[in-house]
Amino acid sequence: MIYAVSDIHGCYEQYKELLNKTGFSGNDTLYVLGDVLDRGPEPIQILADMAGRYNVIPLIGNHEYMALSVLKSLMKEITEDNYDKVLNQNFMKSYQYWLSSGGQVTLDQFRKLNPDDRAFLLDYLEEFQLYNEFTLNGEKYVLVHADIAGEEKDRPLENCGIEDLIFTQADYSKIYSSSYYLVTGHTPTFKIDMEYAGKIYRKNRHIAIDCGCVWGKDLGMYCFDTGECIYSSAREK
Ligand SMILES: [Mn+2]
Repeated sequence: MIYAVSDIHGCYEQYKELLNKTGFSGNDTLYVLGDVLDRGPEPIQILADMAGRYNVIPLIGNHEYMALSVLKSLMKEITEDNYDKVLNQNFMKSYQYWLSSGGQVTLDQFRKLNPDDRAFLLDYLEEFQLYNEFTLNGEKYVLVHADIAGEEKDRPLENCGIEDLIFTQADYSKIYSSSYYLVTGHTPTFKIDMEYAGKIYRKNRHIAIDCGCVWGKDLGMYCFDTGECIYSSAREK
């Protein structure tokens, strides 16, 4: 089976629950559509679990993008000589922006790792793809963290920059193309339409799978083979 999940945001317990619930095995594939890190309690544990599975395909979200730029700088040894270059204004801006977006928990847990594990997880984060696409049972699916191509929805994906794919919000009221389904996270479904709060949104050839787990809803997983939506058990609100 082929599954997708997004915006796990440190909710390790819910992630494990869904893997168990679906009986996820070596014959299955799981696309993780970004924003594994930040906000929730155990981001690094999820990352480490994903890195150990050859059949989990990670896509980059804006939170991985922010974390990578800061953590890569922090991995450098800071000396009298390079102090100004490494901790420059750009770095301080990214650092502050990341922390204000829930990065502290990721940073704290990253610091507790030994240097080899830190390097390993940074390499893993660098492997995250910008987008992916596949065809199953005659239907094409395009998977990306947030959106495609700004105003030019028919622009080929390979011509899109990272800003087009992980920071903006998709227009879920519009059908982008009749030739594929667009699968996205990033925008919790309660922000798209309250009717879908905590649920996967399927409408207008969109499949929006960020159910807002870190905001007190459930984690949702979509099964492409069956069209089934699988949810973690209800949480204490
Ligand atoms: Mn996001």
